Amino acid sequence: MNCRPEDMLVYAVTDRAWLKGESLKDQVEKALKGGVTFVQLREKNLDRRLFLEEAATIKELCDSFHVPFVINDDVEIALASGADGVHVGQKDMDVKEARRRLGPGKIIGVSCKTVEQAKAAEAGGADYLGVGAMYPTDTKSDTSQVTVETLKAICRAVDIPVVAIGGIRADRIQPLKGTGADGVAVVSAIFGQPDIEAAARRLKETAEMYLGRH
Ligand code: TZP
Ligand code: MG
Repeated sequence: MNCRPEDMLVYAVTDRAWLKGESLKDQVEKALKGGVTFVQLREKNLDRRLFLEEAATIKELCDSFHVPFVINDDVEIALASGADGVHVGQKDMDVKEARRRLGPGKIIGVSCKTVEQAKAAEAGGADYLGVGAMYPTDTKSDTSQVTVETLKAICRAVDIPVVAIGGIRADRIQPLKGTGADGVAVVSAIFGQPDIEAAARRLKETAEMYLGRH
């Protein structure tokens, strides 16, 4: 396992839809100052040269906060930028193929909606799982909701850390208490907020209260 359960507590996923003139680096720095414990760079249509430059910049920033940093989907950018790993969905690269290309020491996260997918990802060499969408979300259109019961069943079925994603806000963390989830992964409730640092801090304080392995 290349990541620790405590790294999952507040997992920030970037989204350039929220940039509004600011740089992604500045936004991620605010989130890190607020205490996020993990960062995923999620780019869907960025020019590859810019993607690589941005990945290298944010890797350096995350290193200065000692926070793990992964790239959504793109193993090549992960390798070239020196990122700590990748996050892949069920329709993206197979976890075994990602492991073969990244080597044993990098982090691989996998999105899962069922116990079956979770067990397969763990067996294939995943380091952590992202489970959701737990709540309705405007950030990702091609997703469906996962019940709290399924989240609980997935957490029971695997030994690797699990992070809950999708529509997470500070007031939606308490219902996840007791599921076994190690933390929450968040896009809009961090990057869509007027005060990113304060939003991240509030999420962290709330997650510390209700989640994690105490
Ligand atoms: N995967 C499942 S839901 C989701 C992703 C990337 C979007 C989460 O975004 P938000 O804004 O935190 O609901
Ligand atoms: Mg994907």
